[in-house]
Amino acid sequence: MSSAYDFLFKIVVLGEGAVGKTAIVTRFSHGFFRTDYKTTIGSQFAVKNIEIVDDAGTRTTVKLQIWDVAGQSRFQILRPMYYRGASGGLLVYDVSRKRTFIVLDEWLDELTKAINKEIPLVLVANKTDLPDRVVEPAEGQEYARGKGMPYVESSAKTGEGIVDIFEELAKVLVSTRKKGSD
Ligand code: G3D
Ligand code: MG
Repeated sequence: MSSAYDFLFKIVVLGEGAVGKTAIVTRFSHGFFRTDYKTTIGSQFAVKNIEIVDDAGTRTTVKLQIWDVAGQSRFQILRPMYYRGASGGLLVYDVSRKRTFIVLDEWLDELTKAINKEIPLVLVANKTDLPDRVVEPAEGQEYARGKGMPYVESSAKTGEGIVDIFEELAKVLVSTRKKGSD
């Protein structure tokens, strides 16, 4: 049965406007990249199953309900309600725009305030296909290490790293849930 799954998680996708949140979710859930997305209005979600295999070879099917939250400041008042019930998230920045990296702490604060706890996140350095990169891998890796998050580089344009993002997150979520600490 293709709709069977072992775990279901709500995922929220955070980050400044135009970092590629909608492109990443679309690429992952439909497998293609479009350049004509309308600026995300409010929020929307995609659902996709992903299979992960642990070190012992055990296969686990994880159903992800991925909420693509609008990054623009005019949606700030609405965002906390989309965060509620989230088990995990993606914290996304654009490697070609320094500001999107500098404001990551603000996104973390907004999330933590909305749900009153810490949830597993993956740091996503997106748009690695662009030639004018200004945030180096070492900077992203250091930030991720400081927060205890996995770090993944991606390009929603080429598809590089997109599946890895969701696999990393699914692995952390499953191990957290199995430990019973969720
Ligand atoms: P958002 O949902 O975070 O606001 P979008 O961002 O997914 O709407 O993407 C914003 C713009 O960046 C879009 O360009 C999109 O095509 C582009 N983009 C997203 N990811 C990548 C990537 O990995 N590489 C490159 N080169 N571009 C990307 P437009 O021109 O449609 O506004
Ligand atoms: Mg969007």
